Amino acid sequence: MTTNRSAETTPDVASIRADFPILGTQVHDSPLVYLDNAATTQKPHHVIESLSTYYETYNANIHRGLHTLSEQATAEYESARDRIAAFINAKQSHEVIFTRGTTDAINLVARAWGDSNVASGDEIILTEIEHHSNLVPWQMLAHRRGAHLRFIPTDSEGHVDLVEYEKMLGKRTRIVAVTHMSNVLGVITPVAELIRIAHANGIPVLVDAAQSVPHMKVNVQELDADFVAFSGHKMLGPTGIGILYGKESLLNTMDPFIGGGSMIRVVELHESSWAGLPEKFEGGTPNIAGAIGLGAAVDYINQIGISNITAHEMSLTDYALQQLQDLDSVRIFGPPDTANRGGVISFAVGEIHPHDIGTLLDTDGVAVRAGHHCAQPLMRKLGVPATVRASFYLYNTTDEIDQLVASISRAKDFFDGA
Ligand code: C6P
Repeated sequence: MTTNRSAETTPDVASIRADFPILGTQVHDSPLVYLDNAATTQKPHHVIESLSTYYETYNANIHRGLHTLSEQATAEYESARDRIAAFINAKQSHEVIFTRGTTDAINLVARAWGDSNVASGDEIILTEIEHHSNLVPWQMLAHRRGAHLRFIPTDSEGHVDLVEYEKMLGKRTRIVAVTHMSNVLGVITPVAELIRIAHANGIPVLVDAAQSVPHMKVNVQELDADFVAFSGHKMLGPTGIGILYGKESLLNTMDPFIGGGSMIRVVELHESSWAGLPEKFEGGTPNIAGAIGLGAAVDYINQIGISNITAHEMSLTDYALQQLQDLDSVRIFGPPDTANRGGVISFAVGEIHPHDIGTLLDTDGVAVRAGHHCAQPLMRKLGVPATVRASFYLYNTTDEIDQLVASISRAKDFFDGA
């Protein structure tokens, strides 16, 4: 079992798979081939047990009771925060705020930072390949404040135009918010360079790391990112928990987003003062089990080693790109090789609607996502209504990619014969 593995062993995929109960199940009488990891990942025993242990042995509210269970729950919740902070190399644990996920974290910044820093006529810079979660909150902020959104142009594979980007930054630019890795194209954005250029102009940067933190080393201090958002469920943890990392100097200037219990220092009938970090941004009873589960997920990833996970996914992606490129009918979106790319591959199969491909693959037990992937503007840019998307994680194998390819061929034959 992984809980006994010594740190940073080379992954043995068979033993990793044995840690994930769902991977032994069947769908439509075929073994499950789970290739929808960009949507959400499966959970190892270690994470599932951390949830049941909490509920079965020390379930209590945190930061409130003086009783033993409450103290234990508080200690585990805060210990999870410490381990997550170490995982992304935050300077201090209180720079790590528990949220419901990436979407919640970005909305927090757009409200709590945006409402007091963005004024009429100001500009917010995004890219053309953003997930709706890193677009709609900024549209809402722009509407509230009378600000404008501007978009760094990208080429057909999703690479940002750094020259145009630099020209876009000006006196009215208030923030740059960019995805670290596209959930559609798999392309990796040069965030270190984008941050360096923004900072040279005195502009803070938010990184949507929903698709990067689970798959590659993200060192927030090395990147010098101002805000980083990611989701627990995309990195083996539970749903409903995520992280906003923010630099202490910025978080301290921000008012809370959610008012209520736990986030206050003193409450009078007409006025209140706020608690310090991180409580100021965690009003109400948080997702205690979720935070503990995410801490367990980080422990699991650490035992395998994030660099081992990246290497494994890169070799799977390389193999999958080659196999898919060999199919005449398949057209791949995003970079054609593994340079600047993660383990997310979107594609079209001839003129067949992606939903039909997704449904047929499902009958073979192959789970992929088909749709617009919450990136409608990017779909318009690509000139398609939707794509089929396969996305990998540490437990996937080349055999599963062979099954994906065989299932695509069967689907194509089915439509050709129809
Ligand atoms: N993308 C996908 O299938 P939440 O839903 O808050 O956990 O994550 C939102 C989000 C933000 N940014 C990026 C780059 C993402 O990929 C996602 C989630 C899933 O692609 C669900 S739409």
